[in-house]
Amino acid sequence: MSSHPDANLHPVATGSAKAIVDDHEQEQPLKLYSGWFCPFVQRPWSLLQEKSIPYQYIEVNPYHKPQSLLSLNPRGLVPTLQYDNKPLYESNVICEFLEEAYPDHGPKLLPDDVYLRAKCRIWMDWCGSRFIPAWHRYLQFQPMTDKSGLEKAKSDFLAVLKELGTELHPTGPWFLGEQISLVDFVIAPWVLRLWVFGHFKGGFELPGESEGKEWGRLARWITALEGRESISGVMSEEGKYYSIYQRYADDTAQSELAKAVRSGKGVP
Ligand SMILES: N[C@@H](CCC(=O)N[C@@H](CS)C(=O)NCC(=O)O)C(=O)O
Repeated sequence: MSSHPDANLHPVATGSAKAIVDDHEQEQPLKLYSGWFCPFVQRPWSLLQEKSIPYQYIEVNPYHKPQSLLSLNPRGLVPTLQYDNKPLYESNVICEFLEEAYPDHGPKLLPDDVYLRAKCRIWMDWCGSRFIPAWHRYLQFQPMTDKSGLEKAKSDFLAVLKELGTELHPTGPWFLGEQISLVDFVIAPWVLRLWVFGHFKGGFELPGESEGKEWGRLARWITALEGRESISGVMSEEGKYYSIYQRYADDTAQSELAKAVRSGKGVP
């Protein structure tokens, strides 16, 4: 099969995300250039939904970059935000920007306490530097016949999840406690895609509470994320994501993908 990232890519959002897209077709000064499938897009997209900020959703295929996207963001990545006719990109930067630019749109997603704000930023950074790489190393692991290698990639990913479980506020339900925060929004897209390991890696279950209270806490956090309309609502039908992740299961795609990652290109 072709290893190009958009081989067989479904063109538009489906499922609950489709209804949200349909609701945000109308011209608005604030525009979100998006790919329905992209977990990085999902961060600011969920946030816009959560805060009921008026925006226009614009679907683009970042693997066939239209001029409209390139003229805003020379790297042609989604998400790209157009605000006051000026571009912004990098999903976490966009999230913090929206938080500051729309103070009247609640809920507040960064705490007033300066220490807690800094802690939020540590865990947003942790998501990019530790969580997503471990998620990808496990999903990309090949060959599947190397059972001990596969087990190691899985246990490395579980170790990262456990680190998060230990850090979650003990009663929650959110990362910081009773108030949802940017940390929840920033990590959620990859948590809502844990099914990839069941589909491509031969099954995946989180350890139970009997193996440590952090696992029970993590399970409750995941349930809270799944129950938050702004977070789970922007997901499309599970099967429509398969072609995006299929390339990780394709040996010949590995070197292409490694090249793309080395050159600094984004991967979903
Ligand atoms: N660091 C960027 C990553 C965004 C990203 O990698 N987006 C992917 C889609 S999920 C993309 O636009 N890829 C196009 C390409 O690699 O050329 C962010 O956080 O916004």
